[in-house]
Amino acid sequence: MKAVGILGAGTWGSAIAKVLCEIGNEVTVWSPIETEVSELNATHIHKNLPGVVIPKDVKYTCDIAEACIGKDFIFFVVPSVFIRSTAEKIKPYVNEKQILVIASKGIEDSTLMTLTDVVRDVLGDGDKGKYNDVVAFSGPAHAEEVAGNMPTTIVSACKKMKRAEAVERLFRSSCVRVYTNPDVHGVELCGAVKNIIALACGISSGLGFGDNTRAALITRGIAEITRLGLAMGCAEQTFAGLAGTGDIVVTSTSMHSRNNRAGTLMGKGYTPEEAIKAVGMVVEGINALPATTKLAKKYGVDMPIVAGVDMIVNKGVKPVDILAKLMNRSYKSELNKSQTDLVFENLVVKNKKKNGMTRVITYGSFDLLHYGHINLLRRAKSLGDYLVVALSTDEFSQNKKNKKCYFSYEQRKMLLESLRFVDLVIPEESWEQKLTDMREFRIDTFVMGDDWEGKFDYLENEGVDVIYLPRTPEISSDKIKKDIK
Ligand code: C2G
Repeated sequence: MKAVGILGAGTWGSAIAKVLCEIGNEVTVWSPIETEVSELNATHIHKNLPGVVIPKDVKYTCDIAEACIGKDFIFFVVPSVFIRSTAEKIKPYVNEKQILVIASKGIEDSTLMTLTDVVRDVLGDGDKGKYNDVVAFSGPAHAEEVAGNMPTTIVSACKKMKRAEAVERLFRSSCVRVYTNPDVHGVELCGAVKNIIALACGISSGLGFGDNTRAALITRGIAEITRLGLAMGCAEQTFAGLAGTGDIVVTSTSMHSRNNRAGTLMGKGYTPEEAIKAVGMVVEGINALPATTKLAKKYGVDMPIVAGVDMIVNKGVKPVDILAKLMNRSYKSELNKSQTDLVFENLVVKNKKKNGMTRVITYGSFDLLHYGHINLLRRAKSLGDYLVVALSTDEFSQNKKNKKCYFSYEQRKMLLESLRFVDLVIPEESWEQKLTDMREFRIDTFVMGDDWEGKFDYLENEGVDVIYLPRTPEISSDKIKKDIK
């Protein structure tokens, strides 16, 4: 039996309280609203959970200290915009032994922080200090269905797996089955942005469109969130998991979802304000728009569905115009890496990894391939069994490295692939992709010429050896161009 404090007496807070109390935990729920507290203590019925009886043992209080002091777990279930102020309120009553769990979904607009980072920012002293193991609790879980004891799965994400596992154990023998995941930011990003995709799906059905359009928005919505997550260094699998795909499906296809309902009204011509009023509860998708559009800009990630919803909600553009725009965008392939490379890559990884294959990666434009590059690639390959070369695309070289390549990406790729030192060539499209590349390609060693000395040491946090090799001094692509001129 554990002592649990729940901050927030909304439908989700009440559903969690009910489930945890029913399996024998001592549960105290805090709300700042006197009337709400006295009504709930009297009736143990929540107005938005008709027919659901909350156990008599659940105690409601206006005294936040009472919901924090001596608790093993403290769940934040207030609307995302109140996370910071609520963390400020509980600061005098909590210590880092207590497990703080964020069950709200969203991103703080003013700081672009995820909600676990907001709580750490208020309570801890930054990265190194205490509280750097706040748990994110997010997934395909409608409060109404959890309150109705329907089988539900959800993710408990924390950098410290022990904390994530403690939350998983807390829910055992309840209708909620918890999966753990170390990728906190990935889980939180999913929870926040999926509400925007749900708005889009609602708008689409409000316009009278059917399941085809909804399925397109869900699928392409997951692709958008995944692109942003990868640029932010999250793990790709998170977006295919419960917090990502699972939650987006449940939110975008159910009338339990306020975002879906609000979107449907907006598709029918309601203004956002009218839609929120009609839904009568917080529509987190609208709250998540400013931060998400800023994050997409910051990381240079194209998110057309999010941008479209932002135009409708915040710029008054007609939904029907946005849909036409989305349908007439430039045409795309679904896979951003050539299928052969991925198939080959998986084959090699599968049958060689078990023999402890060491995998090396290096990055560059490798224009006008010369012996200086070859020296680098030969030595890089000698550091392991398998060499991946992340080759700067024409756009990345031009726009981010200010280097106009003589040979095109395809030509430079073909040259590199003909070298016996090189096993796989992938595109280098951004400075930020290195983090995810290390994970995605299971890299053991990162190599660069020593003109980059010290620039990529942060990759050591990914458990990767970072090695800078001496350049071949007298040769460079620029020198070749100058000499030829
Ligand atoms: N190199 C070398 N000796 C030379 C020229 C290049 O060892 N005479 C190395 C560079 O240090 C680099 C690699 O060969 O490690 C590729 O060189 P460039 O194409 O010039 O790479 P660069 O433009 O520095 O791009 O994200 C990292 C960047 O993409 C690196």
